[in-house]
Amino acid sequence: MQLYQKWILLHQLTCNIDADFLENLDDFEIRDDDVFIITYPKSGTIWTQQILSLIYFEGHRNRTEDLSTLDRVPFFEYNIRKTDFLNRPSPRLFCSHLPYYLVPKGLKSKKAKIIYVYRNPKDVMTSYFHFSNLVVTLEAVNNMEHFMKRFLDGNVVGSRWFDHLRGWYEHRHDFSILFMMYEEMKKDLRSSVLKISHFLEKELSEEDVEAIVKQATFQNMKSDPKANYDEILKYEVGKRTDEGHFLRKGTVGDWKHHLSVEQNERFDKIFQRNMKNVPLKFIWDLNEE
Ligand code: PPS
Repeated sequence: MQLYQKWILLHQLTCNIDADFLENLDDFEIRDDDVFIITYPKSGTIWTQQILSLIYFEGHRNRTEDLSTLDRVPFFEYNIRKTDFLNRPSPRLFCSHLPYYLVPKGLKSKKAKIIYVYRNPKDVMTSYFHFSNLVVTLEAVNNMEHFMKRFLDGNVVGSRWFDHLRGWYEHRHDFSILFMMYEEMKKDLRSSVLKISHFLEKELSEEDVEAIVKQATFQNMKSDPKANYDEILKYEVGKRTDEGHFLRKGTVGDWKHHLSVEQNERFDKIFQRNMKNVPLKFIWDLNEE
């Protein structure tokens, strides 16, 4: 089976995607000023959506106060809040979990920009484990051992983490792409905002930068219903429990509370085997920096 057919099959089973749309993406018209955030799930998508939309709205919610982040930066491949989203005025801002081989060929024009955000995969897996037990559209899982197997085999939405990151990294020269790391954003949000705005060639005033940083903190986003997905999860996707939140912890190193020593060592071996020759830096715990 072709890679992309496998990807589509896996995603059709578990989430709301439009297979026809995806299979015919090659000729999808990309505009030069389109901006895509691309991530593996649970790696900082909503956070970057918030930053990107604030950059484009000059640090404020100017006239878009009533719009949720998802409406300002819609998902490219999921059928949620998609009314006429492709015909928006420029610049269009999108987010996506697509692997490099499924995105429209037009993205290779090198004019449209991609911000690829990655996070250490132990924290991704931990976040994903909780999320799978929170939303009704994903398969719930009893314990981390079960989830770890599913995650490492790629039997989750997003497929294998290793393939996603490696694929985008190895094909980075085909695109105009900026790699951002979740942990660096956590360490220094201000520099991260500046790095993103510089890449997008958007000049920000000092006042704008301050406003963006303030509104993109975990605490602020958690308490702003338009900046987190709590209402969307509750009323449109469906939650198994009222206890959990989309913005759960937002920390680095939470995996330490969920992986046993043996699971951690097993993970490390698989990581080393799969990430050979990928010189990207990883931060597993901010205290060990
Ligand atoms: S999804 O479902 O793929 O769109 O999820 P995604 O948005 O990629 O990832 C969700 C995790 O990102 C955390 N998050 C943040 N961390 C730090 N600061 C800010 N502002 C922030 N916003 C979102 C969110 O809490 C999820 O991580 P965990 O570890 O589960 O808390």
